Amino acid sequence: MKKLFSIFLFSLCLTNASVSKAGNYDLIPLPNSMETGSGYFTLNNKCEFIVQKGLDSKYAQVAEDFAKQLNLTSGINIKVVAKSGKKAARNTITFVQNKSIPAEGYKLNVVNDRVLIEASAPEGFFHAIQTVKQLLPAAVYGKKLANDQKWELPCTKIEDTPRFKYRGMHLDVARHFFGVDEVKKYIDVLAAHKLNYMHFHLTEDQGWRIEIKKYPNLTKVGSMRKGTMIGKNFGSNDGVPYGGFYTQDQIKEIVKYAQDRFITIIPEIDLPGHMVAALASYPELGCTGGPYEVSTQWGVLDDVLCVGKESTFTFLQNVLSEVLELFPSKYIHIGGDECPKVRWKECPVCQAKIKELGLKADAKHSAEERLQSYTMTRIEKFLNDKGRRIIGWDEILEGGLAPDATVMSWRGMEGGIEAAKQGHDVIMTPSSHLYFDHYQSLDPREPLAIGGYSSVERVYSFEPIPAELTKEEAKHILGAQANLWTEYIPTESYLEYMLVPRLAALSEVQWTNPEKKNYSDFTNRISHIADIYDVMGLNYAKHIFEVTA
Ligand code: TNX
Repeated sequence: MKKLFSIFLFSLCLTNASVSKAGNYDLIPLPNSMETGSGYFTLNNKCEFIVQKGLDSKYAQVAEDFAKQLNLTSGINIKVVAKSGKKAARNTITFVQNKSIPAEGYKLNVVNDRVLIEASAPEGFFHAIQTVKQLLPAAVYGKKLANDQKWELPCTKIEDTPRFKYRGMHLDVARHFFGVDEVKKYIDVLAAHKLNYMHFHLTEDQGWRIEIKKYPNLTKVGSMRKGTMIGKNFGSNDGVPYGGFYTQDQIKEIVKYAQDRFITIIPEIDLPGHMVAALASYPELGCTGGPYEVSTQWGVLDDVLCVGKESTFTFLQNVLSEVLELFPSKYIHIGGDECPKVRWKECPVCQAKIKELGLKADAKHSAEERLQSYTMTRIEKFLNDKGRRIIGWDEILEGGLAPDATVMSWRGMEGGIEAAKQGHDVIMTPSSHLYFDHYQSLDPREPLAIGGYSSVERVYSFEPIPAELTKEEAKHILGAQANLWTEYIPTESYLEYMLVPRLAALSEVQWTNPEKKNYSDFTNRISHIADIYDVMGLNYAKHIFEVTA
């Protein structure tokens, strides 16, 4: 379908971000219940932000952070005060705890002379504040004073709880590296869309991006490659040194920044494939002993970890122990994708291990696939013993799933369906809809991407719960995530371009109940979030609403 959308009107909205627009109800993701009223609550220096006395300091922090941002952008000084009582007084935004509201949910009641926010947990309060920010002029997302705006909240009554408890966005910092400030800005964008997980893809064939104190070569050698690999040629190698990594202090800073925004960062150490940067750093980790070079090619490479050797497991456990110190996340992603078995087939040590373990091929699985399953299960046990749970790409189904694994279904929905039927948790992230490295429109102005096609409308249309699952099985679908692989994405501005506005569509898939979703209504609401993107200084595809397919 070719739908002509009013690009003229759309761009008008985009350029008019500085014109005051009060009474805006255009929220993304759409709340699950919302009534609009008439009139406004006006923010001014007489207002107070009351946080119920005796609550955890996290609540007051949410209020303080909002008050600070409001002060910066509006000049209005709202004091945050702790008081007991469950009712909102005149001229206050009052927050009270209401334990009957689900964990991430909230209630927001804006009337002419007061605002009441209720939630049972700090994350719910934080999401309420994201809604409040979207009800205000887009300038509230900025870094400068905008006193030409009408600082009013339109009267409304909202009761809102997310559909899914896992609402994720992935970031590949290995193919191209993005610094601490870039990652923080990315986190800000996720928070504004009410996401609660960021999947941080930290290791790859083309670069190792996290400092591991026990293995300094991982960053000394493994974080640099001889090739910027930007450009048209798949796997071009211009020989120019390219790389970067996060020190452990920087990782802590990023994790804290995300935590303050109620986003959990799930680190991924991708194993046993996609490990060439580690092999280049410590060649004894491979089956052939090398030498290896940090890859200057994209794609799937034959050299993988030699899992026949006990020393490889010692290495992985040592690396993961440092990772666990840095990331409090319950989930640790251990990859498992695209691991060719050619080296293991030829490797006497791996073959001896297969024999020792009695791993046998059957009609469905080769002995080498069983060796991979053994590897994932062994690492899972190590992580379970430390109170964590693993996530793996859907290849971990091959050779048998590790007992407690959560599956990320990326090669379509089938892996996820099978895993849910086996009683495993699933995160849906199919490349058919949720690969943000794919083209977002058929417009010839689109910059070069890896291929594939996931338009905003296609992302919006995604339904994470497959019809073939029973009600019980469907409970295993924790939610959805989009992936942003960065082979073709060398700069922050291009990264943003691929992220938004598709993230807006994703957020509604993750948050809003299906019966409330409506693409044409979504497109009517999107110009306000485009204003927000402008204020946040995000680059995005302004032409995509011209043609949608
Ligand atoms: C497949 S999705 C990969 C990545 C690539 C991506 C490109 C997955 C588990 N593996 O290594 O970057 O395709 O779209």
